[in-house]
Parts: sequence; C-alpha cells; structure tokens
Amino acid sequence: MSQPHQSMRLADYRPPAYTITDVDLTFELEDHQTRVTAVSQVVRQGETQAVLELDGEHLTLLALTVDGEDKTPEQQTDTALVLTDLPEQFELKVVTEIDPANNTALEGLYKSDGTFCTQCEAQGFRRITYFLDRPDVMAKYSVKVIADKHKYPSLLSNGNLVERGDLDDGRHWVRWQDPFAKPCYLFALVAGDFDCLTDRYTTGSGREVALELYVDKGNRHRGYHALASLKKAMQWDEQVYGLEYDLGVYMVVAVDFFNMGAMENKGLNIFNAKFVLADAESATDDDYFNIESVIAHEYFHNWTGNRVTCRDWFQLSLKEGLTVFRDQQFSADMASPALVRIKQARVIREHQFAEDAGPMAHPIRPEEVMEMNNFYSVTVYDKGAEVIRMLQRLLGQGGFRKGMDLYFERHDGQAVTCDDFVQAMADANGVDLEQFKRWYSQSGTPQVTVQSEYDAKHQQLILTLSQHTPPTQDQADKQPLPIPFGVELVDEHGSRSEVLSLSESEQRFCFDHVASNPAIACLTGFSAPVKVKQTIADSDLIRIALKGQDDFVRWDACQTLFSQHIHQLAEDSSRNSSEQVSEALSELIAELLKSPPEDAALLAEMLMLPSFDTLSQQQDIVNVDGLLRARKLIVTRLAQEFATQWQQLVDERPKQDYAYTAEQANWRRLLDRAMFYLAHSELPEAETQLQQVYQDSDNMTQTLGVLTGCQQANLSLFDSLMSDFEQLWRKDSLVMDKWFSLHASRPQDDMAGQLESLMEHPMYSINNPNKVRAIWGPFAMRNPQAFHQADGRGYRLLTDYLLNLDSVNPQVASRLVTPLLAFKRFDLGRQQHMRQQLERLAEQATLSRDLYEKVTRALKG
Ligand code: B3K
Ligand code: ZN
Repeated sequence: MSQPHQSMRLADYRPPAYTITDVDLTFELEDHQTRVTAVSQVVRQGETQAVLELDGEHLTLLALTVDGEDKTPEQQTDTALVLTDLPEQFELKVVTEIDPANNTALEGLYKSDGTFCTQCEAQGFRRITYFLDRPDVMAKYSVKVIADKHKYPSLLSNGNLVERGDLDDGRHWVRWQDPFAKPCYLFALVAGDFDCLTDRYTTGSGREVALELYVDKGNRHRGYHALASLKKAMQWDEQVYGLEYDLGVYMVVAVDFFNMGAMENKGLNIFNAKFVLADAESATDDDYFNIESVIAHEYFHNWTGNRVTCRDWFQLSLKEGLTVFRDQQFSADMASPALVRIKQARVIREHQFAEDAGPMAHPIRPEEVMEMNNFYSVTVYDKGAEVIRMLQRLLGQGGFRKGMDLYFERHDGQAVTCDDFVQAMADANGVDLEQFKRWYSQSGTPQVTVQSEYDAKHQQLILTLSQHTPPTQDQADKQPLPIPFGVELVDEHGSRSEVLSLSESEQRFCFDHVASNPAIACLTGFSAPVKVKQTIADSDLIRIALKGQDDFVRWDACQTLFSQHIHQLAEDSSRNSSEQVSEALSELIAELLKSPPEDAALLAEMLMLPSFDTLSQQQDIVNVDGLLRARKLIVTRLAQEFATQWQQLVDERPKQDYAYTAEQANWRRLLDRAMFYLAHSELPEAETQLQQVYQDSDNMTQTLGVLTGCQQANLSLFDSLMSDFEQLWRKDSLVMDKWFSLHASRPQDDMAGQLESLMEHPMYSINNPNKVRAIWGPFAMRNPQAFHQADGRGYRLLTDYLLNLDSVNPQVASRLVTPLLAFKRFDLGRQQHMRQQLERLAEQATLSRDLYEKVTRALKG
C-alpha cells in the first residue's frame, strides 16, 4: 500500500495561531509558468512564540519576505512552509510559480481548453500560493491579473473591478477588489475569451446589480435560461428569506472542464457548462430543471456559505445541507412540488442509504476525514438538507424563518459551526434542541417499525412505532433520534393526516373516532430520512395510491407494491412469467390510467418501477440476477397488458412547440413513461411509432425519451437512431455526453469492446471529467447487468480504468470507485471479485489520498 496518509479529527480543531486580514494577489498568467505574488497582512492570535505553518502543494517557491526582509523558512515540505520568530503583525510576501496547463486534477488554478480558471474549495488555494488554507481565516482580497490581451480579453476575479490598463508587450491588466472578508476557498479567477450575456437586477432595496454570464464563443443563445433562473432565484430569496444580493455585479462563467457542478465563489460563480447551457434542441427538461436548481443553489450560497461560512470543513453541512434545502424549496415553488420531493426521496434511498450501509458511512458532520473532497457526499448534502427540513417541520415555517433571521443577525461575517446554527434556531423559538443535535453526530439510517391495532368497537386505532438504527462501520452505538413521522389514514370515507413525534425507542399513538380500519400511509411528504418497516396488504397500497391526499405517499405506495412483487418474483427462479403475481399491479395501473392524478408528472412517477438500486437497498444481500430478471418480467407484462393505452398516450402527445414550462415538462415526463412501455410491448408497430416520435421531435427531451425506451427494450431501432444522433451532434460536446451515456448504460453482458470504442471517439478525453463521468458513471452505476457480471469482468474494467484515472484526476476517480465499496452486500462470488479489484487498487504505490481513504476503509471494514 502507498504511503500512509493522515486523517484529521474534528476533536482536534484549534483556532489558528495567526490570521490574515488583507491579501494582495498578483497573477502573471502563462500556461506553464504562472507567477503568483501574494502579499498578506498577518496578525498573531496565539502565544508569542507561535510558529506559522502555511499550506502549499505543487508550488515552486521563488521568494519569501517578512516586512520586506528575505526570510528563510524553518522547514519546507511537500505540503507546508513553516516560519518561526515572527513579530506580532507583519507583511508577508510569497512569490510562487505554478503550471496551470499541466494541472489535470483541476484544483487550484488550471486551464480548461483555452480558459484559465480556479477551483479552491475545499483545499485548492494551497496550489496557488503558500497560505493559511482554512475557512476560519477570512481576509479582504485585492487581485491584479496580467495576461495576453488578445487571448484573454476577459480577466475576472471577485468583487468589483476597480482599475484596468494595457502594457506595451501585448498584455493587459485589471484589478479587482472584494469588500467582503472571505476564506480563501471562495477566491476565484478567470481569464478567457467569451461571449457575454448581460442583464440587470434591482434588489428590493433598490440596489442595481449587473448580471454577467460568460459562455464559450457561439453559445450565447444557450445562456438565456440560466440568466432567467438567476433572476428568479434572486427574487425568491428576497421574498422567502428577506435576503438581498450585496455587490454591484454577479458573474457566472461556464467552463468545459470542471470536477463537479459549480462553485459559489464570491461574486464570480464558476460553473460546469452542463449546468448553464440549454436550448430546446440540445437540452432536456431535466437539464433545464438542473440548471435552474444549480444556479439557484450557488446564488443562495451568497448568504448561506459566503456571508456566514464554516469554521472548519467538518461543518460543511452547515452551508451545504442548508443550501440544498433552500434550492429544493425554490425548485418546488418553480415546478411540480410532488416531483421535486420524489426525486429527493430517490436520491436518499438509492444513494444516501447506500452510503450509510457501506465503508464511507459518516454523520452529516463527520468526525474524521482524510481527504476532504471525499466528504462532499450525499450524506453531507442531501441528508443534511433532510435534517434542515425536519427542523423546519418541528419549528413551523414562521419559527424556522425567525431562526434564520437570528442566525444571520448573530453570525453575519463569521465562520461558525453547525451547533451555532441549531442554537440560533433554538433561541429564536425558545425550544430545546439538544436531542435534535444527534442528527448531526450520529450516522446511519434509522428503521422505523410500524404496527397497528384497530379496535372496531371503540373506533380506535393504535399505532406502535419503534425505531432502531443499525450500527455503521464508523459508529457502533446508536441512540434514538427525534423523528417527525407523518401518517395518513385512508379509508373509504376519506383520509386524515398527522405528524407524529417519535423520539423514544418505542411509542404508542392513539387515534379516536376512526370509523373503519384504514390503510396506513407512512412518511407523508417523506417526513424523515428513514426506512419504514410495515406489513401492508396490496389492497391497502392500492387504496393509498388512488385515494391518498399526500402526493409522496401515493407515489410511495406504488413503489412498495411494485417492490413487493418484484422481490417475490426474484426469489422464485422457477417463475419465468409474472402472470400469477401481477393482478394487483394490473389493477393499480388500470385505475391510474382511468382516473389519473391531476399532475402528469406525478402519474409518470407512479407508473415507474423502482430502480435496481432502490430494490437492492431493500435487501441485505442483493440478488442481482433475480432482481434484474423479475423487474424485466414485470415491465414486459405491464407493457403488453396495457399496450393500447401506451400507444394511445404516445399518439395523443401534444404537438405544440417546445417550451420549458411546468405543464409541458410534466406531460413529456408521462410521454417518456409511455414510450418506455411501448418499447417493451412487443407490438409489431411499436418501432415504427417510436421512429415517428423521434422524427417529429423538436426537442431533446422527446428525442432522448425515444432513445432510452429503445435502449432499455433492446430494440434494433436503437442502433440506427444512435448513429443518426451521432451524425447530427458529433461536434457538440454536451450533447455527445448524452450519446456516450446511452451507450454505456445499454444493458448487455460484455461491455469491454463498447467501452473501448467509446474512448476512441474524437470527443472523448480522460482529462475532461464530463466525458469520464458520461461513460463510466452510467456503466458502473446505472448498468447493473454489465457492471455486476458474475465473473467479475465489469469490476475489472472499472478498476483498469481507475488505475489510469487516479493519477490524472483523483477527485473524479474517487467518485467512480463508489460502487465497488459496497462489495459486502453481494453474493460471495461477486464479493470476492470486487474485493480483488479493491486490493489491486490498494497495491498501487502512488494511490491518491482520495482513493486511499475509500479503499482502505472498504478493505478494513
Ligand atoms: N461548494 C461547491 C462544492 C465544492 C466541492 C469541492 N470538492 C459547490 C456547491 O456545493 O455549491
Ligand atoms: Zn453547495
């Protein structure tokens, strides 16, 4: 195994011995030899002889002075510079040289195609200069950028542009000043040649804000949706939280090479182009939705993240959980609230529960971290958002808002902890949230068992709820949590609902005046990120699905019904047909199609079978072959039984021009579902009909719907449409990612040749994370048939690739290793194959810290 990397512990947090109040940075941009001069005003906060340890990686140190005098560091290592004998206050000047063009890790300053850009969160600033790279050091920045004027007409950084000029060697320069003190992770710089879309926004209090969106040349027409989304988000935050933007300019830059979605740098967001660019022909409704939500997310960070930031990285959920919660609220207000909630529940069930069940289990506030980038996780983000949602439910909307107001009043301009946040909520509402804090420190997925007794004579229903959180790899002992548990009782007369507060291991709840034995729908609105154990009859599930008031439980009842039948069929390998088990399913589908819910998106979701990942979370040991077989049988059966209805839905699709409106998007979601089933229907005319839809299409949503249906049903039409699609889009990088994904997620046994030929495509590059993710993400995460081949060939293919990728971009490699970490949840044969591959990784002498942390945790568990 490679060199042991060190872990950091929350318990070891100490305030910094020195802080930096002001920084003056000068960048002389060159591909391979960019010179960075950092002049910092340093102030001692600790004891007199305190040493100053500056973080720095991949840097060439050219000069170092203290108050103008040369300084020799006491120690210089690969990751730090240690200075001693320092005055109480001084000016520190550090000159370093860096190589942005060879920075394939895309952390710090790097080149993305022809553009210079930065990514500093979490610890990328230390790749730019030696610095106190920690969020509790907050300084005011003044930044001068010097670069070739012809190649880089736009030179951007945080704050306000205060000066600019030309040099006589063909270069020009600008100076930016950010009036707000910030941690270095929010620093940003961009230099490039863009098309710029501009707009204006006037805040509630009358401040004029210039909005500027920078995109690759020729892509201007694809920027309007992002710009409109930004304005909606600005307005929403004023209305809902009373929060206004605070600078004169808000810039968003789209780049092609980016490790994740986007970054909330103060006043200068940098985005993966995928979350900015959209037009009807090239982007799907989901792309439009995601753009709106990511634009909003980054904008909302200006208050929850930038104005009030994290004291240390263990507190990441302070800003991420809260900001995800805010972007979800916003999205629900913009589109179908039911759909937004269902999507979120799916993320938790498919991915977050899986994280809890594996070697990377951690609380939303982790206690031990080796590589911080590994903790930008579904737990910190999405479970973090669920925790905020529970808090809001507990305090009510008004109480929550009071808590937010107090949080900003107390902590604006500070770097604080999750405890500070909860305390503000508690104080604003005069409540005790001590037990609630366990949600921050305890990892794992609580299981709530529901038992009911109905007493017809007294018209009384008693619900007994008990909670139990199984041990996780990081934490053996668990305590009861406060769980808001929404229930809806549905009988033939109607329904009533209530949110029960479960806080002990077991509690009884009594309902009076219950006229008849009701169907009990649990977790209305997905009220808590827990698993529910309940024995429930098919007839009750159907009743909830058709008569329930709460959209989430209506959908969930369908999911449970599907799951129960799939699991039964999966366990019985002698059954090759779903005839005997599908009566209840047929009844459900028939009723749904006869009297559908008003929201077409909700209907589309109700008609969708649970994914392989959701199903596998419901088993202790995943029965890969059984689940795949059973799921397919049921799809085919429903496709055939309702073939004419699917056909009719497809035929009757509205034909108006594309617009991204909630109504149209919801309808297209239903069309997608109908096409999926039609493709599986084995009707002789299905292919012709689907081809017609493809030809008629004026938008990517519809086109991709046809392709996905054909791909899943393995129709020969798929190949011809895919070559047509490639002819049309081969020059368009973002659209080609969809083409790569469709190939990589095509269910088949042997993917080696396919993957190889995808990587020979001129558009593919191992240096571009979008390309890597478009191919390897779907293969490893959405193609169980190929990835989980019983002889282990899928695992080997992924590992071969990771061994190359790790030295290029460890962060992206570390995301892709996730499916292998779950090896203990598979049968012995697969377990062994997966473990072998993890061992191959572990044997690498040069394994990155990112992969090292995950692989060692997995093998030691
Ligand atoms: N805060 C960034 C994520 C940074 C990830 C660093 N590996 C984007 C976001 O959550 O808004
Ligand atoms: Zn965020």
